[in-house]
Amino acid sequence: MASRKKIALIGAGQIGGTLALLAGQKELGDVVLVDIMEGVAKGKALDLQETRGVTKFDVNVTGGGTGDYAIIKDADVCIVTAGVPRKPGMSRDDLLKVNLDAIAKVAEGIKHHAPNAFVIVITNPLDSMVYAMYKITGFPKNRVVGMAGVLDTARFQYFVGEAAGVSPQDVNAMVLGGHGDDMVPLLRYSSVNGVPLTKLVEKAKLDAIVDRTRKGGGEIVALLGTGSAFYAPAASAIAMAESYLKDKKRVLPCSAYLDGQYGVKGVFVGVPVVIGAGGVERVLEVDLNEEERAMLTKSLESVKKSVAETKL
Ligand code: A3D
Repeated sequence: MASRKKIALIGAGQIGGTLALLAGQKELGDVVLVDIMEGVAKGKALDLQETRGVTKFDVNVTGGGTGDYAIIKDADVCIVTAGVPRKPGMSRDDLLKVNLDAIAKVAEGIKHHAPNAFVIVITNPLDSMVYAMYKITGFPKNRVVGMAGVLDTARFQYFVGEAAGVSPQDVNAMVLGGHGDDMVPLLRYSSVNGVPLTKLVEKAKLDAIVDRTRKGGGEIVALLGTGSAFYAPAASAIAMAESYLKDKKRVLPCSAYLDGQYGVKGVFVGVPVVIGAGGVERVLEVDLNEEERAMLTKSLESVKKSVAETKL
């Protein structure tokens, strides 16, 4: 009889807790929450177990502290949110030093206890934290990936849907580049189920939507006052984990290791990839015009600067 898959969530904060709820409800596999605040991980796990009779899911949710990484043993997927989120007025890069320390410890834990896992990093600054995870675990490039593009795209889908009076589900969009304020939404490759965006939303409004998408994380940080977005980031990472666990081969924009694609080598940056049982199975390349190429180059400069600060 096939046993259940195992999903380790490292970081049991706002995103970690939401990931556990979604993974449980979708019955993706047994869930293990890990946090330096052991009680938080154990408490959220117990609270979620206590929803099972009502929500009717049959996977186990357990929790533990970072003193016992053995609980993630042989996890199929690890989703990492360990670290701290932004406060109002902070940039993602302001988090680098403190979160690098967390990622380094988590990467060692994953390397020893879940050496075959598919690792999805969410901790910011995203593109350099996923790079650090890749370097420290020494895992192959297809098994380490960053969540950002799915979220950025989902924000764009919602804003376009709202402006056009259509369901965000029917907005197809693509965002390239680093997960920062200079990310690159590709309007030419976006549509409402094939209908060009410009048929439904006027150009000035679209430009405003691009700007709002770029600053979408900051908008939520400012509204919340403490912490950053967690529902949409968690839903985005679950889409990636599900595509891997079920070999769905979905095409999702993710921070992936580039090995010459888009003329870039040796960094993680947002590009469309195919996620299936082989992890990041393929990076898909689209043609870029001069303006898009210039935006990607600018975004890459920020990513490379952040990666250089990791000194890895
Ligand atoms: P939060 O609710 O603070 O949860 C983070 C958890 O990590 C806390 O419970 C900490 O105790 C725990 N932690 C810290 N260090 C360690 C460690 N070494 N090992 C295990 N656990 C640890 O934050 P959150 O869940 O809202 O956000 C988590 C991260 O995701 C932050 O860095 C955010 O900036 C980032 N984030 C990224 C995106 C992207 O799109 C990439 C979106 C939203 C948030």
